[in-house]
Amino acid sequence: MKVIELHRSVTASNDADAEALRAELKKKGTLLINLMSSPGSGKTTLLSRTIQDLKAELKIAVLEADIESAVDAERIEALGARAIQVHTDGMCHMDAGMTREGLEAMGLEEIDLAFLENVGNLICPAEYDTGAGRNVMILSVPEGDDKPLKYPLMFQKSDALVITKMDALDYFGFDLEQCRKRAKHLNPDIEIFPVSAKSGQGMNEWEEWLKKETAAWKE
Ligand SMILES: Nc1nc2c(ncn2[C@@H]2O[C@H](COP(=O)(O)OP(=O)(O)OP(=O)(O)O)[C@@H](O)[C@H]2O)c(=O)[nH]1
Ligand SMILES: [Mg+2]
Repeated sequence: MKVIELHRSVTASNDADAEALRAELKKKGTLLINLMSSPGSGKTTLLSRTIQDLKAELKIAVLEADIESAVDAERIEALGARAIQVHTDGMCHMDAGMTREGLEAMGLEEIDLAFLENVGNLICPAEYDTGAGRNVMILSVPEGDDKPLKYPLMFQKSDALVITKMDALDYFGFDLEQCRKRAKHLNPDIEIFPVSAKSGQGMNEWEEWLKKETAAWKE
């Protein structure tokens, strides 16, 4: 397993770096999706099931960002998808320069859809444009339906919200409608996908959206 040690980018403008990376990815026809969430929300499990379901149709790669370890990248690689682990030198987010470095080390030849599994937390990743074409937030049922009230920026920055672990809805008294309302209040355009990577519930709608966005990116 390839592990790359990254350091904070030293360029003056992360926003300019992000715009440049996005333009290059557009030219290549690779849609990069930045996945943001709390630790343990189910990102790697969701990605694993998504890769298994879509790998016959799309070439998928995953850039796994963590502070330590390579366990997530190993889980993805075991499915036969291209994956690389990057370490963020203790930093709580990925910036555009770090994302570029990770993607270059991984290689994007023939990749239709690349995911960046960002560092797990709901604050810093929302503040840094990574150069991704789409931002997706993952919120798991055990975290509660009040998260839009506490971490509004991430909901505002995201094109889609995946609500994971729907199989556990009843145990946690999660109010899906209330959560939907709160998220839409912050961001009327946000697409919402309630899913369970365990039972498979809702996976089809999420995967259809990924296919549609990947095709639109190539136009
Ligand atoms: N019940 C249930 N558990 C799930 C589901 N998806 C993931 N989990 C569990 O949630 C835990 C964390 O899952 P991961 O996929 O590792 O979460 P992650 O967001 O990648 O975690 P970090 O990378 O450590 O932030 C594991 O114990 C999974 O088995 C789901 O749909 N339903
Ligand atoms: Mg993970």
